[in-house]
Amino acid sequence: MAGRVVLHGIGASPYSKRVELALKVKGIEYEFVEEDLTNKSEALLRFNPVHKKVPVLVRNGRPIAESPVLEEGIKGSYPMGFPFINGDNMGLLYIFVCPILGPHKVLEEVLGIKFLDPEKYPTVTSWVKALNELPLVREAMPPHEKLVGVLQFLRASLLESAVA
Ligand SMILES: N[C@@H](CCC(=O)N[C@@H](CS)C(=O)NCC(=O)O)C(=O)O
Repeated sequence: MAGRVVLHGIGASPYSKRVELALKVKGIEYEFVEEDLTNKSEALLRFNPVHKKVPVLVRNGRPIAESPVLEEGIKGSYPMGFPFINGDNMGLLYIFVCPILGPHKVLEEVLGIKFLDPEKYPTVTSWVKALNELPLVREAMPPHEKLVGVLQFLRASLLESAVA
């Protein structure tokens, strides 16, 4: 994937994060444009005029939207994955799971529900822990406190609109 690559996204979106992780795993350099979904940029509206959603990846001025399409495209660009635990490669499955299960402590803190019980699910819990400790993932994922704030805000907005 040569040329200038720009990703329009938001740091707290699992869809955006999956694409960011895929780019990092493949070692593809990119610029990240943080969008404000309450005030979408003119560029986002131009690049994704129908859905007006992030993520949108713009390569040499040509936009591609929809995270699964993006991940497939990125996967096809380079033959090798990134070495992960047990000699496995950090492939699409990990990239998909990471933004969902990675911040499980955020979900637990805000929603008060236990998602990953280490006693019930020791293998998955240690697998997610190893994933979260990868430098690439630590660098890509937003800080715990930031995600807690975003989720609290989303929860409050949804509860408010449900009673309105
Ligand atoms: N199917 C899309 C979904 C992306 C999506 O839902 N993005 C949300 C942020 S998490 C968005 O841009 N929402 C803006 C809106 O609905 O106006 C994908 O996989 O890329």
